[in-house]
Amino acid sequence: MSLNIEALSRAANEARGLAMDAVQASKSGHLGLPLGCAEIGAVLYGYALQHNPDEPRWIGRDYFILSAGHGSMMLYAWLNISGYDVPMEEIRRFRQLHSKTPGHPEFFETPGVECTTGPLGQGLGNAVGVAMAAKMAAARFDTPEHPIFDQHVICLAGDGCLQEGVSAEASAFAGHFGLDNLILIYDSNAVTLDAMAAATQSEDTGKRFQAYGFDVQTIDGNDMTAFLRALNKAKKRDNWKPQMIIAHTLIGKGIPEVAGTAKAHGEAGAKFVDQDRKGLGLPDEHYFVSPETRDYFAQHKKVLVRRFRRWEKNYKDWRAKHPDQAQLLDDAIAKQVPEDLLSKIPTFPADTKIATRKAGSEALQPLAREMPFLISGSADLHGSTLNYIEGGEDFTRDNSKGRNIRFGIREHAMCSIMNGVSYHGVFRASGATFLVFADYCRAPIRLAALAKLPNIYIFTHDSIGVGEDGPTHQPVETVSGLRVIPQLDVMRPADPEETAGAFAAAAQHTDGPTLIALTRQAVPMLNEIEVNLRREGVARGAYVAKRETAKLEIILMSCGSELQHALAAADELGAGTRVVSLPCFERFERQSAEYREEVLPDSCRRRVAIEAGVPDTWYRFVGLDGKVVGLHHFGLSAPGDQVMKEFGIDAQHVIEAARAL
Ligand SMILES: Cc1ncc(C[n+]2csc(CCOP(=O)(O)OP(=O)(O)O)c2C)c(N)n1
Repeated sequence: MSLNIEALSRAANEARGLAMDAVQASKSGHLGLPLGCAEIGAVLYGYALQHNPDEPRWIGRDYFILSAGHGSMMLYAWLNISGYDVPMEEIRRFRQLHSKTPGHPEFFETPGVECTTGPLGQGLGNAVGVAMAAKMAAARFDTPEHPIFDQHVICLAGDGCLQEGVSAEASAFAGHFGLDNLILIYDSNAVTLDAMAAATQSEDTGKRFQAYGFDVQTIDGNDMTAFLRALNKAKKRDNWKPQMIIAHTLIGKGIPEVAGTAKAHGEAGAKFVDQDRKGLGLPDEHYFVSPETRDYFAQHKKVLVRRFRRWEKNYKDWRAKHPDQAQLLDDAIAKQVPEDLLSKIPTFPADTKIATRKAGSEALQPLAREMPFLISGSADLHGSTLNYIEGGEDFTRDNSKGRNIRFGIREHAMCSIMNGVSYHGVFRASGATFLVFADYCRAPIRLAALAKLPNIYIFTHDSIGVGEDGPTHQPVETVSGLRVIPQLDVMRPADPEETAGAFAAAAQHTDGPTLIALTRQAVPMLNEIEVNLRREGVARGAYVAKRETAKLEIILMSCGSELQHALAAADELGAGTRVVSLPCFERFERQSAEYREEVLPDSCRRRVAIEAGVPDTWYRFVGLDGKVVGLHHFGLSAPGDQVMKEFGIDAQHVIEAARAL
């Protein structure tokens, strides 16, 4: 261990300077963490982190995840100093339109940013997911001679992240599954946003994490030698225990007027920046990085690149010796999915009468065979969500090859961990729970949509059809609530064949997440619609399920278990009635204007939709002249068919609504 304390202290202060200048210029942002954690950043980026600024997505790198995303200027400063493609011009444009330095770190936007963070706690959940994925990748690909995925996941989190409940779920998961490649640095600075942390917390955080199964060390986080010693110790421990380093830091260090107080957290210190820069050894020149620091990091980069080349040589050797494995890995990273995936899912016998969750289970198995990197988890509901990959084994401490993840009753962390798996980039993450608990998952689902992660959510028990469990378990607003999240495909297939189509479409949708909502109750096979139309139509979001045989007068539309009612109503309403199956609004909106017009001709304004949920989102398709048969209230505890009948979710109400137009 030979830290160049002089060089790294200088660099730490210059990184502080960049944060000060950027926050001052943008008149917004957070100074506290970048100033308080500058020494931690210096040791990581100037010494300890295994990374290569020229190859930000190098699969053998250590991951640094800034869970406390408000401290984004810490990350940007070190990325700039380390030689990533984050030039000073971008630091100057901190928080400005289309810069690489948005307010909170965003995946895709900035090389070197591993995850989109900012909603506190999410980055920690992501880090657990990355650590799990790294273990899984090592189990699949590493050989004793070729440790391709020999890496650590380092997460920096503050009081806010650890106060958020998701940190408890995710950390308990990490402890239970022995993710000893995870190193959690807790920036313990005694301050949150409004006040001193003591105003809202009095737990013994170290004991808390020990109870989860972590090894815990406590250090002075502004002491670089102490931090490096702790980090090295944490890295060496292959003991099935995730590692925590409690780093006591001085928030806002370098601006004495606010340091150590809640005022240091945000931008309040910015007004003292000009007078305080001297104390840090900084010149008047803003956005200053000294030639000495540039030189140190240029030399360090050479070391990093040499290490990378050594890894690369070993990797190439592995590729030569294991070409099939190498091809598999390439395909996984490229998110290759067979084009003929749908044909691998057998069609269902015409007299099938099963729930779409069961159809989903049957669709999943061939998909899992075709997609060896698909993993499938459930929040303690595999027995109900039916998404267990047969023969895929459980992921356990002893079996990182297992493809079924038992997340426990931790829906929030499940989805946050799924995001981590997707950020890691080798595995396709799918996860399941009851649809009504999507509210517990909403924050990470929203981030998956924002970051365009190709997660697949298999959420079952999708309506009042759930029945006896009652309104606590019967989603009525949930599907609509999810439909309004941009970049999230919400698919609600109507029968087993549509379900097969939905699974294949979700697997093939690799630039964003898909949520498939499935029934608990059995649904009829909609045999009056041709099989291939059902299977392929869902991928277009909407299709004509039953075409009128006379002049078009009325369009009925629906999805999920209610499509059967629209079809039955059409038989009554006569030859001028068309039925449109509309399982995915978002996909339909992505079709060409011609196709949309073909399915829903503008000229026909007599339109009725039916869904066992709140009606609002359907008005964009039925328009002001149309009607929606839906629910404006919660459900009831009773057998599902009785609840449906009680609330008028049937063909008769569609007929009445249509006749009243
Ligand atoms: C889920 C969530 N809630 C609230 C916020 C707003 N927020 C940003 S930072 C912060 C305080 C965080 O305190 P701490 O983690 O101790 O950060 P530090 O003050 O040390 O920078 C809050 C409440 C957020 N970003 N995410």
